[in-house]
Amino acid sequence: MATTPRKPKSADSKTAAAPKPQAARTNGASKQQYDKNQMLTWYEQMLMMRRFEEKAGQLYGQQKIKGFCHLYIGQEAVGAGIESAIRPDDYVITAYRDHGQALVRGITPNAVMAELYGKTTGCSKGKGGSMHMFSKEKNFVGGHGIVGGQIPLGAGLAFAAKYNKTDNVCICLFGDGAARQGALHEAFNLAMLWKLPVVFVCENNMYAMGTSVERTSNVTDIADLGKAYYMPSEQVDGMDVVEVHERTLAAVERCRKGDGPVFLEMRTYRYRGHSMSDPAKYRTKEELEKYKEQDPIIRLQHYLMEGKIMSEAELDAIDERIKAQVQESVEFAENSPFPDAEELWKDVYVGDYPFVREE
Ligand SMILES: Cc1ncc(C[n+]2csc(CCOP(=O)(O)OP(=O)(O)O)c2C)c(N)n1
Ligand SMILES: [Mg+2]
Repeated sequence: MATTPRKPKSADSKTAAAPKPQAARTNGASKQQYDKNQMLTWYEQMLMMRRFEEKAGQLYGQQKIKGFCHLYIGQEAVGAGIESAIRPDDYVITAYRDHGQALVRGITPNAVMAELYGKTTGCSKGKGGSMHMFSKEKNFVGGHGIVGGQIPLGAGLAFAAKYNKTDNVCICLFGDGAARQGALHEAFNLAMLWKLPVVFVCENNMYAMGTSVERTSNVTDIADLGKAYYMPSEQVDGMDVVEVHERTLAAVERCRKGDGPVFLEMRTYRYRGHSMSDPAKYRTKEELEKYKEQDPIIRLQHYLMEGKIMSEAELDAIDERIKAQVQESVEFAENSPFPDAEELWKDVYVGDYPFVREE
């Protein structure tokens, strides 16, 4: 059970250090506020993201998965805490570090794994791969490889929601590196001007490839970027699923009321390198260990166990079930066919522009 993020063990199979028990949780949440079902949902979602990607990392090493592969390990609280704060019919759009978001939105592990394998049964029919998970049905609008490219697209999705007179919101996620793109300013400006229902979420994992936040700008509190547009903006502990949930919920409620966008800078950390080919020499082992002590899965485990909400044996059983599901997804992907060459000519947009609504 070397990879089990259980009480005294490491959250990540690659490290031996045992994180110290955390306070049950921060931000004053209590078990009265969140029922067992909600706690378990967060726990299972985060553990699924972690186990799924541990397996994906191994499969990449075996060259079963090819191309780019960026792991989300360490950042799971952001994905799970956001999902519980929105509705299935809301939109989520993100960058290329997208496996976790795809899973938490409800795309099956089978469909995500098959996409990593480039198989027809993948959520993008095997034509997108790791960086381009997508599901129209789940309102998960990708998976984007152009750094910051999804920021104006996220504002556009929010514009569509407003234009079509729905009360949907868009969660638009991007990294600390993407926050330095000019497109962010254009999107922030129009989103504020038009009061678009978009929650911009910067997942500040402290690095853009090998470049630290301090090396990209003198503005290291990224939330401050929103203030230039008078956009409500704040920092969130992105290693705490409850805090992510609460801050996102408040932001989403504001959007749904028609009061316009919110910017949340979620402070988090990726345990692995930027992508599979990155040995991460630009940071120290001590820094990594420091963040692992705040591991979001272990934090929730402590809470569940100290509060006697779940026993260690019950948590073990969940882990085993999730690992079996991940293994099943590998077999599903292995046994699925690659697309025919014909597929190259399909799903290429050539139509007219059917999006303007008749008044
Ligand atoms: C427009 C553009 N410029 C550069 C790149 C190369 N590139 C890929 S990922 C990346 C770093 C982005 O870092 P960040 O936004 O912090 O996201 P993270 O990888 O940390 O999730 C860069 C520069 C790219 N894909 N697109
Ligand atoms: Mg980053």
